[in-house]
Amino acid sequence: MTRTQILAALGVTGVLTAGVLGFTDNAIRANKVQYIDFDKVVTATTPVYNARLTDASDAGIKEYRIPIKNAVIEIADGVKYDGWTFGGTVPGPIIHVRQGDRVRVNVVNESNMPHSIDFHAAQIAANVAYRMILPKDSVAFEFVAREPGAFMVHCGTPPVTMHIMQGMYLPIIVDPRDGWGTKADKEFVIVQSEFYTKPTADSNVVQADWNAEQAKQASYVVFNGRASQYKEHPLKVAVGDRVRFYVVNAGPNFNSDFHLVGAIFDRVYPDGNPAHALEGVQTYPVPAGGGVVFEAVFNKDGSGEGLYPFVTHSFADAEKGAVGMVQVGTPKQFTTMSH
Ligand SMILES: [Cu+2]
Repeated sequence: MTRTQILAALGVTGVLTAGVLGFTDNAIRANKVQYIDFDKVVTATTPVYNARLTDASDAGIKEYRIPIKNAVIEIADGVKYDGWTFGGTVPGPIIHVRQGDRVRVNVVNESNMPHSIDFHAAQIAANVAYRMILPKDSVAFEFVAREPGAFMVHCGTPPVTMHIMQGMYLPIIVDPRDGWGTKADKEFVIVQSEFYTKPTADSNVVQADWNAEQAKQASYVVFNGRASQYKEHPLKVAVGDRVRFYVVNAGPNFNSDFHLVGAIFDRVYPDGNPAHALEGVQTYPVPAGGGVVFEAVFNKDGSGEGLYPFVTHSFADAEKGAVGMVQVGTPKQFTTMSH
């Protein structure tokens, strides 16, 4: 709808006051639709899963087509796995909206078995929106993103642990209506999760190990779907940057004790809600099925040029792949890291 059409619909003619103009701007935004088909817009996973968060559009209605499809994914260097996915990648695509947006989803099951979708950012009748989607079937629903935060989206088809360990999750970021209170120079989304695997006849391919999952003996604990990928390909920021990390923990079982070696989090927003702000935090847990927003400033006089590993400080899990690197500026050498 154009501004003129909206003004006409509102019966507004003649000279407008500033107040009315503000109202109509909101009305225009509220009626603006952004449509993304995640069959066509696929997150880059090489050389690494693209963790950069792009700005949410100003459209008040955000519409997504989310295909469910099987895909071979790489969960560690050279280790292939038959995954079940939203949008062909693990994690699925990053969804970014603003508080108050109407979020419309159309989930199409292009795989050969039943699945479903569960949005933690929604307040909606689970039996309707999160119902089983049979192969070739789809489900469509709409919700208002009322709470800001970093939320998990996942398949909720029993056994849920199996569908999550197979890769069926994605993050949705809901920006607070009045912003985060600080201006971030770079923003990254990090989803922690576990894989439970056993070997196959092919040494490059592993398969799901249900017993290991029930015993909570993870083979890999990863950020954004692949063990240690950001160790080799660090997240790059500049000296002086304020960096915001949206950390969502898909589990299915473990907490993430999120920590940035060599820095202290300037701010932490549990649940990704600015009303929950903490300051000066070394480590903060992200529960399975939860999300937390972290901010750090890489000032010249503090955590300046250099390398900063980010880990879950539950170190058995970090050793299984939940470790990455932030590269601040262009440090001269990379060889003395102990993590
Ligand atoms: Cu599923």
